[in-house]
Amino acid sequence: MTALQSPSADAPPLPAPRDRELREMADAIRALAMDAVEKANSGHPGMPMGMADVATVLFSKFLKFDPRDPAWPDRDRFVLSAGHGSMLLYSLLHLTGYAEMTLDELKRFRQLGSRTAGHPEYGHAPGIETTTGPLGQGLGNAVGMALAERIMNARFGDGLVDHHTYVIAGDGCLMEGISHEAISLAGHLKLRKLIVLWDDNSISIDGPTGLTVSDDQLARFEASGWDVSAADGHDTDAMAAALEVARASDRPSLIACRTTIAFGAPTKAGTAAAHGSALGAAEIEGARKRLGWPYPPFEIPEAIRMRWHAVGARGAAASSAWRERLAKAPADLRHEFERRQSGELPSGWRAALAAVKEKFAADAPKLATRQASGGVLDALAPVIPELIGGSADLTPSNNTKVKSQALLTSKNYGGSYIHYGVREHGMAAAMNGLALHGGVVPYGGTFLIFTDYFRPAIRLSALMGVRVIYVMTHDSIGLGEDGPTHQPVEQLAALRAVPGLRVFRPADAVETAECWELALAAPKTPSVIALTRQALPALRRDTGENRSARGGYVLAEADGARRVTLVATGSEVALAMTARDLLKAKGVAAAVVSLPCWELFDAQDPAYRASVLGTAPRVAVEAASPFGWERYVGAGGAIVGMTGFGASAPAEDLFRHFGITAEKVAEAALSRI
Ligand SMILES: Cc1ncc(C[n+]2csc(CCOP(=O)(O)OP(=O)(O)O)c2C)c(N)n1
Repeated sequence: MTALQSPSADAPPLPAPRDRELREMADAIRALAMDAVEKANSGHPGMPMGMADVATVLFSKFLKFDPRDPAWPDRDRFVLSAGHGSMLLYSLLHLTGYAEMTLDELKRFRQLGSRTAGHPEYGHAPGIETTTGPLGQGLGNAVGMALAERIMNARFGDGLVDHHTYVIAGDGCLMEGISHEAISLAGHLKLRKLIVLWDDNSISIDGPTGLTVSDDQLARFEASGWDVSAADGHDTDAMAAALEVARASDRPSLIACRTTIAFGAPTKAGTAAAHGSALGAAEIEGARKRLGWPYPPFEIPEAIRMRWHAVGARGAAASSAWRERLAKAPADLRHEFERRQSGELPSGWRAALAAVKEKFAADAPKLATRQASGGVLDALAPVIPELIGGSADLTPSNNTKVKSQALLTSKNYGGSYIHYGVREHGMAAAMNGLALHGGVVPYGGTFLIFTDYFRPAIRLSALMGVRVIYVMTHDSIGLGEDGPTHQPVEQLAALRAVPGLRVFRPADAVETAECWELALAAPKTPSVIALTRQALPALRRDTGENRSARGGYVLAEADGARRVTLVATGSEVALAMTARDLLKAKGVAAAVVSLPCWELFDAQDPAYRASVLGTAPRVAVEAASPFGWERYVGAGGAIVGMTGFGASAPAEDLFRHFGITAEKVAEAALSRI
């Protein structure tokens, strides 16, 4: 047994608390956590019991929040990055008086339809600021939230925006690679109102952390530009003092809170056994004795309940004072703040987008879609001030920065473009945090291939339903000479498999503008826009209707009765158009369907989909894995795609080498009719 504390049925009494009232409040959390986990016979009691004192100090003395006004924009954000300790958060929300977090919900911990899922899920109840569980993600989100606070503060001033972001992170969060990117970014951007409380309990699932990690975490954070300190996490005075210091810092702060996992449990405290399973009746009985908590499960004595309610009531004055300040703010400032907070884009954005679309249609430029995307941003950035762009060190390749955007730096939070550095995962997690915070609309670029570097964050964008726009260029073998390490093959299929994520692959400049319009107009949906490196011919000259809005449409109807339908996305739509000409020369009437967004197409009514796809045999073409295309071509169809990895060569050679050509498409069509 890997015990830090000797297991004994009659373990010695716990050290006397600094402050009995705070200890009792923390014990209420401990009791709720162990009882809810016991009832569910599943969950993680150790972390909530270990961090109960720290959380009690934070909530009772520092956190600015109002359970009766949970969406108050200037509230402090509290992120439980160690999401397995969800009962800590649920207990706090219940005890401080969030109406939705009833005792019944705690009793239904981890049950179907409850607000108290195994890990905190954004949207399940007010007070859950983000979905956590995949370790390290919450820390990454918090960086985005703290950054959003600085951005909004620069625009709207201290009177409207002045709050902290607090994180509870565990050893696991700090072991994850994403923690490096997140803390490095936060240190570089000097996010002084970000405070991380590390549950320094030296335990993870496999046993003592000494089995796996020897990092000097304080030195690591310090090296990234953070203020660091360490304190006994069960000493409420020491915790309060450390928090005071952190709040006054001009840098982000880490406080190592030395705690005992499952504090109070007689034999399992300090051991991995308390991490992730119910303690069991005997252990719970022992903990009750040791903590001096004689009350039955889920019963909180009135005096302690009142104390917690007082904590919950503490923020009401601040939130109403804030609402008064907002009401008294100059009307234009107030309207702008409210508009940005609501997520509604400014009234002029559609006109700006229509203008660029018309220009594309009139000029019919031969343009890479990444360049078209840059053109769209050129038009939109000046009219959507909340658009916060960036790239993971591929700005000139991604065409993500436009002239009107000033750099967002530690000296200028009023800028709107972030050089995220080579930190794709950190960028994506921060973008989730930016979107969750509100008031800003983040987009960020890298190569499509590197979505694999931040898939966990994309998945959470979709699970939470937040408007994050991933500008992913170099979307196929069409990128050419960089070779197979850089050429996406399976990425489109993998991204399309993420529920709730929209994957756009526009075919030309007009479609690119349409896809941007759709991504921006969906406040609860993340989007990936896959863009080419190579130039593409203009295919669309019409601008009236956003034809990409239906996900797929007939770009070119067959001349005469359809004998075959060619379905394509992105750069391969032009190729399908050439195949159509080849087929026409052979007397075969083919239609071309552009399918820039599968998710939107699948959401159309069956009659529309049937009218687009037709009843003739179908051939799909996409310079990517054929995985998933079966659904559109059906049994009698063919798919022209990549069956393996790409290669390093000029793009035209690669398309020829891999047989992704108009001739091959025409051949496949002829073989099917
Ligand atoms: C990315 C990721 N990997 C693995 C897990 C599974 N997991 C959940 S908690 C945990 C151990 C974390 O240890 P620590 O942060 O010290 O938590 P404590 O044991 O102190 O509660 C692991 C491996 C996870 N949730 N996320």
